[in-house]
Amino acid sequence: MNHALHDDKMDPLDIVNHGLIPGIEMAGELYDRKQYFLPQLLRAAETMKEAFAIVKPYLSQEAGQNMGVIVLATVEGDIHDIGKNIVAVMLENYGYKVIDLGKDVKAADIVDAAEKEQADIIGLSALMTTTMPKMKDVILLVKERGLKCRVMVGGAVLTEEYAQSLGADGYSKDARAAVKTAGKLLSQEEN
Ligand code: B12
Repeated sequence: MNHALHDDKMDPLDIVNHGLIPGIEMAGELYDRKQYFLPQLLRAAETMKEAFAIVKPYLSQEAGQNMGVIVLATVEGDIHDIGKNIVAVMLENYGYKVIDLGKDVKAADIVDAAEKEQADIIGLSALMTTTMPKMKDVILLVKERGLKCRVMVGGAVLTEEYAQSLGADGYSKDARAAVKTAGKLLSQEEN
């Protein structure tokens, strides 16, 4: 990792997109094919986390401008957070203040935080078909409390159509697109 960053002078985002993400996905495929088992998959996920922690400071720029406040969380029952963590760093890079609540977070805790922090956007991550519906709970609670903040969603198993069926304001398939979606949601807000 240090070799790629310092000796090869690789772009840190390329390390994430062309090294770390394909790596964890390959581990997932091997797991699906029963060539890897849970310990190997966990090891791969831990390695990804450690590697990401090394590149993270090189991805983060000084958050000079304040583009808006985003509360981010992986929904209740879901412990997948690799993708969410990448989305957090990308949004921070683009000047958003990101409040990352972590993983396995209850709908009420997410909406409480959004209210307290006066968030412009809530970003939700879910990686399993069993936890995707939890996003709907958050969306309903935002409406129930009359909050103005928008909700954008993401995670490998999600689709644009499913996001719409949940009533989400935005969906992105990856971290780069998440930055665009956030920008779009905020410009709609001003209009
Ligand atoms: C790594 C991994 C794990 C790790 C997680 C470690 C961690 N800290 O995250 C470990 C080993 C712990 C794990 C556990 C489990 N896993 Co798992 N896991 C994966 C795997 C292989 C990769 C996920 C990943 O990190 N991808 C890389 C990241 C970068 O991609 P990403 O998360 O999609 O994020 C990107 C986009 O989606 C988007 N995005 C993500 N979040 C957000 C949020 C917003 C707001 C926006 C805009 C965008 C966005 O941007 C990100 C960056 O570009 C996937 C398979 C796969 N190919 O997806 C299975 C997978 C998600 N796991 C699965 C399962 C079933 C489980 C377990 C239940 C297994 C078990 N039997 O115990 C447990 C879950 C326990 C729980 N309660 O949550 C299934 C889900 C199946 C389904 N359809 O529901 C999958 C799909 C594997 C499979 N094919 O069966 N897993």
